[in-house]
Amino acid sequence: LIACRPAPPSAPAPAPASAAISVSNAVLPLPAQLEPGEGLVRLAEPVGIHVTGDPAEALSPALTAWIEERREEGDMIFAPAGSDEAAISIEIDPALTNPESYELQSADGQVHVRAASPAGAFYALQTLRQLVHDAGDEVVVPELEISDAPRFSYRGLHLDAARHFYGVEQVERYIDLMSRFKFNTFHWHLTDDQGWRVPIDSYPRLIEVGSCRAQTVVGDQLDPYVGDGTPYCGHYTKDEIREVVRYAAERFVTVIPEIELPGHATAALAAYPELACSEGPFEVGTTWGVFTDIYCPKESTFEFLEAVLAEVVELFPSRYIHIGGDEAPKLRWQESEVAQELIQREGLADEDELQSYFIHRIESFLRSHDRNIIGWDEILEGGLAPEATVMSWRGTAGGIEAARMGHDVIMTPVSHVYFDYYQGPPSQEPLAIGGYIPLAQVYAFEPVPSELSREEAGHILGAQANLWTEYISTWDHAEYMAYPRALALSEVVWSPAEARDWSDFLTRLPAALVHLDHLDVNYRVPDVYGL
Ligand code: TNX
Repeated sequence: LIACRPAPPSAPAPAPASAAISVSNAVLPLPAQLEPGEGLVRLAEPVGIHVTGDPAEALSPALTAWIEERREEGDMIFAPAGSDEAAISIEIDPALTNPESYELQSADGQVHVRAASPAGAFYALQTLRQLVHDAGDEVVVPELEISDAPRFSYRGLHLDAARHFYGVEQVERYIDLMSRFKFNTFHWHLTDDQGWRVPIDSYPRLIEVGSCRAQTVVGDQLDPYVGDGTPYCGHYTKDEIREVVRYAAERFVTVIPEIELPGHATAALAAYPELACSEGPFEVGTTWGVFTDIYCPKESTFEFLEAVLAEVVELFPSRYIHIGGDEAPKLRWQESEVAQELIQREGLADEDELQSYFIHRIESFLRSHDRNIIGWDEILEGGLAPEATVMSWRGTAGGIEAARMGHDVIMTPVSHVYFDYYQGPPSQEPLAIGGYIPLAQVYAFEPVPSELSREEAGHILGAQANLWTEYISTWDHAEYMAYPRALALSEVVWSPAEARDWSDFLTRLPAALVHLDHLDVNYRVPDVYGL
């Protein structure tokens, strides 16, 4: 597939007009419905594209980029055109019920798209990208009829920018790539024990102190990528964050920031030790894992977190703010007078209920800013905050429990969608955190557990893969871990469950990989073809 492209003939023979042109309709993720036709639609270049409906301009940046890219990648000339000259018409028509849906028809020398929204039209363009083929002075498209809509409204990829830092260019590349396969949510992990990456004007030490760490150690070894004894630093500016949010919006991707609490907070404690229960000083983490010191439930800590979140809310227009909630050991709360007094005063049973109280207060604050919280499934412990959405990572049990309680759920289980895990035999792969999740395992992931009733299943908003970066310190490596596994997940979250078919996926995968080649993506060449 990749290795065996035929060498071009030395003198290309002129093709007879009737020569068969090799076209495919290898759309990935597979559309909800695709009726292939018999023939080809032939469009003379330049191929006019006309967009109507409101708000057509929301599609403009994506369409302009799409046109430019077809010229560069496929030598195909498209151009905006008036309705009379357009061979491709895109009509935004909110009468379609699913807001991300679209219909695409190619027949009788025309391609016609009807989309529910600019987002739907964007997805139609991603599909069309996979259907158009260069044929000299013409562009050809197989005749077909597509009626498409996503299975899930939440289709996410996560990136940990705390353990290793990735700049705006890389983050935007990640977002651009995912949007091509119809993902719509980017979960940006911005704070952790080993680094604080988002500037907060009212607490400048978060960046001054929290964004740098001393030499990192991996297990007993120095991190091979950071190991020259110099500090490792990185943070975004507020303008950069606004730019990423804008860039994502042009691709119909929502950015959800994550601010970890009450655990995974060592970088913040290094900057402001008074937020801890025990006495500092603390150092920004240089090893991985779970840290004992966490935020102490003092009034001043809540003031701090509210000030932080108020600035975060200003930067990110997303409905959801992810507040972490995972892996918060309770030892320091057991030892702390402040924490124990609070337990007494509030009539709480134990530290788990104190965590629940903690998250509940953060939720109330964010609700007052008209936002909702997402938390890792540990936020179930001690009682779930009333309107919280649960991200189920330690398997699906937490998600099942939350859905049964009537809470929304996003499935991200370690068993299927941890893209920091090995995707091939560990001895042949770059050092990873552990685990083994090959491409086929991702493809086999079913986000809706069979034990849920229909109504409970309606609370599964979708799924997401997580890319934790303890062992990933270069962008090439990050892409290597994310692709092609993200392609398998795109089909899990977009396509109808009953249409999922591994061998059919494998027939469509090569075309997607060729596209990734054009974009210079450092994906792992899958071994599923026996290469
Ligand atoms: C667990 S997933 C964590 C992360 C680590 C990851 C490594 C989750 C909510 N917490 O802090 O990076 O495992 O796979």
